[in-house]
Amino acid sequence: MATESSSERQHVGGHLVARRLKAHGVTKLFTLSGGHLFSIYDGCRAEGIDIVDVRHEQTAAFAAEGWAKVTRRPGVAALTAGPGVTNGISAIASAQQNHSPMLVLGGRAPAVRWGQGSLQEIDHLPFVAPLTTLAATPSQTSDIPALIDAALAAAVSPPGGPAFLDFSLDVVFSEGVEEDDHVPMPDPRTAGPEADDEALAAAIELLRGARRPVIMAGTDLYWAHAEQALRALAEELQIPVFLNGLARGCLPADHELFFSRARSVGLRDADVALVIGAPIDFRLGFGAAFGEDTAIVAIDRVAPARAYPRAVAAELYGVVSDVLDVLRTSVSCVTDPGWIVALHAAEDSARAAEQELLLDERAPLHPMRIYGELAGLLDRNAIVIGDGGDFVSYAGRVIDSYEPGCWLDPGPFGCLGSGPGYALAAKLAHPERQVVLLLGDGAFGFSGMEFDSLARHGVAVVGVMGNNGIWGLEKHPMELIYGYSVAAQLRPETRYDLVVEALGAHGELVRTPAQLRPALERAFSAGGPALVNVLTDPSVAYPRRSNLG
Ligand SMILES: Cc1ncc(C[n+]2csc(CCOP(=O)(O)OP(=O)(O)O)c2C)c(N)n1
Repeated sequence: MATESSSERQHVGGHLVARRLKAHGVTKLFTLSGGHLFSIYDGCRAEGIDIVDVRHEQTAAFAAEGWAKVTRRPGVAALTAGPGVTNGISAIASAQQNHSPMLVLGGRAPAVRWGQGSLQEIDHLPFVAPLTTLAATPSQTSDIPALIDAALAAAVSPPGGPAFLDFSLDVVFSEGVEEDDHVPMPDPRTAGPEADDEALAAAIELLRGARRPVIMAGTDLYWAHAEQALRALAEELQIPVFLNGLARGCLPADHELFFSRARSVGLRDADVALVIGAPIDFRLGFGAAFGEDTAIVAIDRVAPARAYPRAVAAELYGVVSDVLDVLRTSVSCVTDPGWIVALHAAEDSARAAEQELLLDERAPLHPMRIYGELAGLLDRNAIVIGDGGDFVSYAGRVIDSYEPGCWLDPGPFGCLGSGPGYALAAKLAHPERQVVLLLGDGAFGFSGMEFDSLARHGVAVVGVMGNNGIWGLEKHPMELIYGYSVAAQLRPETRYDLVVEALGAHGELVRTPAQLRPALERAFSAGGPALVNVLTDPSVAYPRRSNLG
C-alpha cells in the first residue's frame, strides 16, 4: 500500500487552509484583497475554490452568511488583517444572532514581530470572541488543518454561528504538515442532545388537551432541517402554522394550514403554542404576542442563551424533527375545526383588505403596488432578499414563500447593507433561480457599490428599489414622537439606476405604475445584474406599533 511521504504532506499554510476547506466541500471564498491573505488565495487557486472578491469586507462576510442561509452549509469569508476584520464585524454579529454557520478567516500581522507595530496589527480575538462559536490563532502552521475542522464543527454545531480563525503572516506563509484526514462536520439534522423525557411527557399532555393549538416556528427549525417533520405534525394534528425568520417557506404559503395575516389573533387566542426554533424576542412582543393563558411549549436544538421573557410550560431541546415526530405519534388530533375556520376567515379578510393597495394607482408609487406587480413575476422558488426599512416591512407582510430558504432578511440584528452580499451568494449558489434584492434608497448607500461586484462576476441579481428620498422607517416615527425629524432626509429622485449603469449593471427608472411591469420584465431578462429604481411616495408610513422596544 502506498503511503504519503512527509514531504508530500508538507504544504504552505495557505494551502493547508484551502485543502481543508475543499475537503469539507467549500467551493467559494468571499473576500476583499489584502497581502496578508495572498497565501490563502494561492491555496484556493490550487484547490479550485472560487475567489469571489467584493468592494467592502462587510459584504464578503454577509455573502458568507448568505451562502449559509441558502445552502444550510457554512459560508466562508477571508478578511485582511486589522481593518478588514473590523469591517466584517457587523456581519459576524448578524450571523451570531441568526445562528448562521460560517467561517471567517482573518489575516494577522506577523507573530515574530507581534507588539512592535506592524502594519494593520491588532489582536482580533478579544473583540471577535464574544460573537463567535470559536475564535483562535494557530501558533504553528501544522495546527491549521485541525483548527479548520474544529472551527467548521463549531459553526454548524447547535445553535450554530460564526467561527473565526486568523493567521499570522509568518505562520500562513510557512510550511507545515497535514497530519491526518479531515474530521467531518457534524450533521445538522442529528446534532444535539436528547430531549428530556419529563418535558416531553408534559408537552404531550398539554397537546392532548389543546383545542386551539398553534405552531410558531422560526430560524432554528430551518437550520435543523425540520420542515418535513413540521408539515407532518401540522397535518396530522391539524395545527395552524405561523412562520418567521428563516423558517418562512418551511410550509408553503398556499398550504391550508399556513397563516400569516391571522397571526395576532392566532397567537393571542391559542390555548397551546408550540414555539419551534423561534426566539421569544421583540418579533413576538417578548411573549406578549401570545395570550396570557396560552401555554407555551418551547422546542429548539439547544436551550437559548437568554432566559425566556415569560413563563414556559415545557422546554424540549434536542433533535427537532425527532421531537416533532414524538409529539405527532403520541397525540391524536383534538383541534376544534372551528379554530381553523376562524383563522381562515381572519386570513382571508386581511388578504382582501390588502388588494386596494396592491393595485394602488398613485405616482410616485405606493410600495405595495410594487409587490402587487412583482408577485406575478416571481417563480415559486424565487429567492427574495430584503434590505431596507419600511419598504422591506411591506414586503415581509405580503411576499409569500413556498420553499425553505427563499426569504432572507437581516434578522434580529437588523443591519442595513446586508442585502447585496446575501444576493451575490444566493445567486452563485442557485444560478438557475431568480434572486430579487429589495432595497431602500437608504439601504443602497451601505453597499450599493456591490453592483460592481455583481457585474464583474456576471451575477444576475434583480434589484428593486423603493426610492422615497427618505430614511422612511426613522423619519415617520420621529415625526410622530417629536413633531419634526432630523437626519432622516435623502436626496429625492436620485438616479440610482444610472449609478448601477456606471458600474456595469442594467438600470431602469420607474415613475408611474404603468412603467413598472415592463421595467421589471426587462430587468429579469437583462442577462446580468439590474436595478429597477422605483420612485415611491414618501408620505407612506408603514403602520407599525413599535420600532425599538
Ligand atoms: C447599519 C444600520 N444603520 C442604521 C439602521 C437604522 N435604520 C433602520 S431602518 C432605517 C431606514 C432605512 O431607510 P431605507 O432603506 O431608505 O428604507 P425606507 O424605510 O425608507 O423604506 C434606518 C436608518 C440600521 N438598522 N442599520
